[in-house]
Amino acid sequence: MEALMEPGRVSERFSKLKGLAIAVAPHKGCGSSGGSGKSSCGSSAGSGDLPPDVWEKVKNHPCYSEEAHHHYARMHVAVAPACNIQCNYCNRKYDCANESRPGVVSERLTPEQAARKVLAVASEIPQMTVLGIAGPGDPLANPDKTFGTFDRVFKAAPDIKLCLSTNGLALPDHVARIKDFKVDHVTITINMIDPEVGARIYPWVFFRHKRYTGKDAAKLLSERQLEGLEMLTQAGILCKVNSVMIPGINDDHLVEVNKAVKSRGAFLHNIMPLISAPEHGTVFGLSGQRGPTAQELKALQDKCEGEMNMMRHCRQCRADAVGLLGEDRGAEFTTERIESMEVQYDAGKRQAYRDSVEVERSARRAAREQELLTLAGENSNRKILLAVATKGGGKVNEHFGHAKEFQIYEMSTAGAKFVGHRRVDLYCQGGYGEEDALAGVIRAINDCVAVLVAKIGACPKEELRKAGIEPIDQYAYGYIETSAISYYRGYLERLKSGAVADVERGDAVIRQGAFVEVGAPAGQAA
Ligand code: CLF
Ligand code: SF4
Repeated sequence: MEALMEPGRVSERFSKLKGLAIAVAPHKGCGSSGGSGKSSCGSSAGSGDLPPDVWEKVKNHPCYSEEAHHHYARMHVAVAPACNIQCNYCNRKYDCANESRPGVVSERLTPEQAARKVLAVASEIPQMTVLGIAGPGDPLANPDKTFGTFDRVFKAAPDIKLCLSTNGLALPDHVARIKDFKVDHVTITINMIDPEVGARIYPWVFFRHKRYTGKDAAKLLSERQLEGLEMLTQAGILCKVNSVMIPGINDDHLVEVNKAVKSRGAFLHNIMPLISAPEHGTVFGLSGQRGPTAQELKALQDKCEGEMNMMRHCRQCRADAVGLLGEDRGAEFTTERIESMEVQYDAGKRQAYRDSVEVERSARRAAREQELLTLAGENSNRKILLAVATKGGGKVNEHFGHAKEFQIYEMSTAGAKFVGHRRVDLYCQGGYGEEDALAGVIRAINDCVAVLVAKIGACPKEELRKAGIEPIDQYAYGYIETSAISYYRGYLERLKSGAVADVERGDAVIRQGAFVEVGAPAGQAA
């Protein structure tokens, strides 16, 4: 059995798998950038660009389809506490930072509690389509808890897609089980393929009762990750690769990682910023290792974007996150509440909800295509970034002061392309504006020409204008892409008439601390 193979023999097996990888590689090519007009993984173009079985897997998955993330939610259950490696960006007091911002910690659940929670959430949040297990340690370092949870959920609610995220060390030993349990989506965090680079990220890994350190540890981890990726793609399981961008350590190298995972059949690559601050107590936080700026991250994502598209809507969510990406309704589903709930799982009601979402998605696509026609005669090569306040549904429907994040769209004559999001602290704190928070918002969207909101007060409007960011509320409750294209068309006209100056914006800051929601229960956010 492969599971008993010595580490040195992994390379031998890996080279045998190479031929198979070439056979599966054409299945990649998804794009997660909705609205660009480019064929993509179920974002703008719909099912036409993907084999029907692949489309079926991605269309309602909020992480695998940028378009879906406006409509569908995921939930995580924190059933997997142990980990088999050490990352320098991780503090074991908190959740696995491969899928989760440092500084937050989840309540650990048993598989029984987790399955009950999934059914409770599914019965209250019909848009919840995916159950992910992403920590707080490594799901495959806790296989019985992970698969015990999947088994229970699959039997009780087969319409929920199962998803897991792993560091990959134990992955080759579990591929058969992953397939048996109908886990359709697996994320592997791959930060390097060069052990020299890896030794700066991973101090040790623990494999088959032995601890490996330095380059030996990194080499073993990399071989197991790539082997697991190939085995999964060969088994027809969709794979996403997450990579943490660590400036000065693996930023340039991630282009090589992108090529390596692309050639082995990965479906989507998600390059996430390192979030690092001394208060997280991590090796990188304490040594002052910085994360990338917004423009550094975007430049790397743009560089890697090619045949295999980049995920840009990841929210680095916590191991017990519940809700749309970017929102967290976990506090509504405490163990105490779930135990007292009368759970009524209604598959028919959930299907009816999904049907209504599909009608809305079609209307949104049609409106975007119609608006795009108005750019047909434009040949400007001027690109601009827009920030959008939204609480879901693909609409400009959030007040400026209530936004916990802004979605960022890059505008060109090809249309509106989602390129990221920026987390911020709430500007509106119980009825009044918080000046420090406003300064933070401006730093976070400083590279944007305008911010589209449902409503905004006079004071923040004035401050945004002073910072060169135009506050726009005329598109309140309109579709995002349609509104953004309309704004962009007007912007180009103003540019031509000289009403606005063609000024390059500066860089923007990616928020390093964990978000602290007003009124969050103690221990839920740090
Ligand atoms: Fe969870 Fe991850 Fe599955 Fe999504 S999250 S296990 S693939 S269901 Fe998504 Fe969250 Fe980013 Fe992960 S936004 S951290 S990529
Ligand atoms: Fe921490 Fe996750 Fe890395 Fe394990 S894999 S050390 S839990 S970040």
